[in-house]
Amino acid sequence: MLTFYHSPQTRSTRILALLRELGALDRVEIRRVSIPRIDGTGQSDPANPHPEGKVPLLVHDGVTIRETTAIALYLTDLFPAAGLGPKVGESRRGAYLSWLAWYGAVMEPVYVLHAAGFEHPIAQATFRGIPEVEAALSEALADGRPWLLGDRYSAADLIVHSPYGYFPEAIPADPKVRDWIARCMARPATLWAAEQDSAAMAA
Ligand SMILES: N[C@@H](CCC(=O)N[C@@H](CS)C(=O)NCC(=O)O)C(=O)O
Repeated sequence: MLTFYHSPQTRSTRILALLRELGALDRVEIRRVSIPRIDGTGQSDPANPHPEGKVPLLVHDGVTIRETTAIALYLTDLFPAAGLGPKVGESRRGAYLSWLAWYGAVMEPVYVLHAAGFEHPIAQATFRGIPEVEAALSEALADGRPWLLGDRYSAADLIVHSPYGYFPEAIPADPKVRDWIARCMARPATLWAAEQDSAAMAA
């Protein structure tokens, strides 16, 4: 049994969109939980088994999977027929894992530190900065490929483009990167998840 703990308009919205992309919504129980939000609203929810009280969280037959990128990889492996992530043995698997890990370990920290106004030589040495993040995306898309892995949309696109949905002011200037972000944002599953969350927040 799969249970997904979700809070609208948070990092877990990406997993909601991914479940839709995977055609797996009918295989998962979605439990909506509250979280304490940066704006002071919300509160921790005793119904949320995440060890840090966060979302997203996936529980599969009693096993807890946390961290967005781990959940994305877990789900694309669990539902391989959807083709949202290269399988073990496929040549693009390495690039896929690299993008997911780079997102969680580099790209998100870079934008979080920037938003916090934090600069430090150790942070710069560890993560580099926004110019390097943008350069990595430009380099990946320079050959005109529509998606990070080539001609096939994957969960790497879904996750890596996601900060630009929350912070459009951070969208890089490179036209190829901008077009890629627009393509990612236009995915029906992404639009659907945003609509679901808007309705949940309004209710
Ligand atoms: N690195 C984690 C971050 C998860 C995270 O920080 N989620 C926020 C929502 S966007 C949260 O649950 N915050 C509640 C809290 O800080 O208690 C992931 O990507 O899964």
